Amino acid sequence: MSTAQRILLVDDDHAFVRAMGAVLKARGFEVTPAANGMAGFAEFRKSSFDLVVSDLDMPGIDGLQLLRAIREHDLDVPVIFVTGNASVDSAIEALRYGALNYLRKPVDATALVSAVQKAIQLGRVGRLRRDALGSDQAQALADNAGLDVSFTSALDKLWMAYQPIVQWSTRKVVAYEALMRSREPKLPHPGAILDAGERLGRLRELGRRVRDLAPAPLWMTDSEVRLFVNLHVSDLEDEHLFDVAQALSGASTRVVLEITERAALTSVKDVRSRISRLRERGFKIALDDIGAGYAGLTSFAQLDPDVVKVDMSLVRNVHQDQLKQKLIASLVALCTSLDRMIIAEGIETTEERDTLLALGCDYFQGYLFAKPDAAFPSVRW
Ligand code: G
Ligand code: MN
Repeated sequence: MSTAQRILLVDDDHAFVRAMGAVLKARGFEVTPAANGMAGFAEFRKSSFDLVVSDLDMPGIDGLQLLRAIREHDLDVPVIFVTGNASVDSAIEALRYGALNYLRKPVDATALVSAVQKAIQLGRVGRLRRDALGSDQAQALADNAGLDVSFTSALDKLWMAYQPIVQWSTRKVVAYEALMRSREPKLPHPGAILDAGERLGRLRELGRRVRDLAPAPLWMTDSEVRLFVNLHVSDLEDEHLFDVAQALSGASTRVVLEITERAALTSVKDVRSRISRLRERGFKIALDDIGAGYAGLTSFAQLDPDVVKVDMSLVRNVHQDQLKQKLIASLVALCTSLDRMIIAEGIETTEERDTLLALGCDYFQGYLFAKPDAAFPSVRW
C-alpha cells in the first residue's frame, strides 16, 4: 500500500498542472490533476487528500467556490491557492475562508515544495487535534467551523432592502428602513444571520457591514427623506459606530438609529453616554418594537427616543382587539405630549390602517404600503 501524501492539483492552466505535477511527483507526492473547479470537487468527493493546491481564477467554479464546497465536507484539509492574478482582495478573502497559503505565479518549484510540505504538516496537526477532542467537542467545533464559513459567505453576499415609512396625512414617503438580507442560502433570514453572528462572536462585523452598505443609495432620495438603520446592542459597544469616518456618520443628520426594545440595554456599559455620543454626532434615536412586551417602558426612559416604532404584534388585527387599541392610544398620547414621532409597523390590511388612523397614528410602515426591496420600492396608497 502506498503511503505517499496525496495532493489534488486544480488549475485550468494545463502547462502549470503538468509542470508542477511533475515537480511534486518527483518529490514522492501522489498527484491527482483536475482541469477546473467542478472536476476538482468531483475528485475531492471520490477520495481523500492531504492537500489541495488550486488556482484562484478559473472559469465556472473558481477557487473560492471550490474552497467553500470543500469546507462543507472537510474542515481540516489544507488548501493552497496559486494565482496569476495578483488581486489582494481575493487573497485576503481566500485566507478568511481558511486557505492556508497563497502563491503567485510564476511559482518557483522549491517554494511550491516547501509550502506543500508545511501545509501537509499543519493539516496533520489539525486532524490530530480534532481526533484528540471528545466527539461532542469535536462536533461543536466542526459545527462552528461550518457555521463560520456560512457566516463569512453571508457577509460577502449581504445586501440591503429598503422599506418606505410613510406619512398618511401628506401621502409622502418620509423615510426608508434599511433591512439586511443575504444571498447565502445556508443563512436565509436576517434572524439566522444574527443568531450565527451571536454564536460566533462576530456580530460586530455584521453591524459594520450593514453600516457600510445601508447609506449607499441615499443620494437618490430627497434630502428630507430619512434613513432608519437597525442597531444590535453589541453595536453600541463597538467604537466603529462612533467613528466619524464611517460611512453612516457622513449621513448622520439624515439617519435614525433603531434600537430594539427586545434586547436588554442593561447589559451595555454606560448606555446613556453612548446614546448621547451618537446624538452629538447628529444621529436620531428610535426605539424599535415597542409593545413587544420585553422591557416595557424602561427602555423608553433609558433612551429618551426621538422616534417610537410600535411593534407589529400590536398592529396585527388591531381592529378586532380593544386591548391593543388602548395600548396604542396610550403610546400615541405619550408621544404626542412629548412631541415624539410614532410609527406603526407591519401594517398589512386597510382595516388595521384605518383603526390606527382613528387612534391618532399618522406614520406607517408595512406590506400594505410596500414590501422591502433592493431599490427604493414605490408605495401603494
Ligand atoms: O425588528 P424590525 O421591526 O426591524 O423588523 C422588521 C421586519 O419586519 C423586516 O424583516 C421586515 O421585512 C418585516 N416586515 C415589514 N413590514 C411587514 C409587514 O407588514 N408584515 C410582516 N409580517 N413583516 C413585515
Ligand atoms: Mn426595525
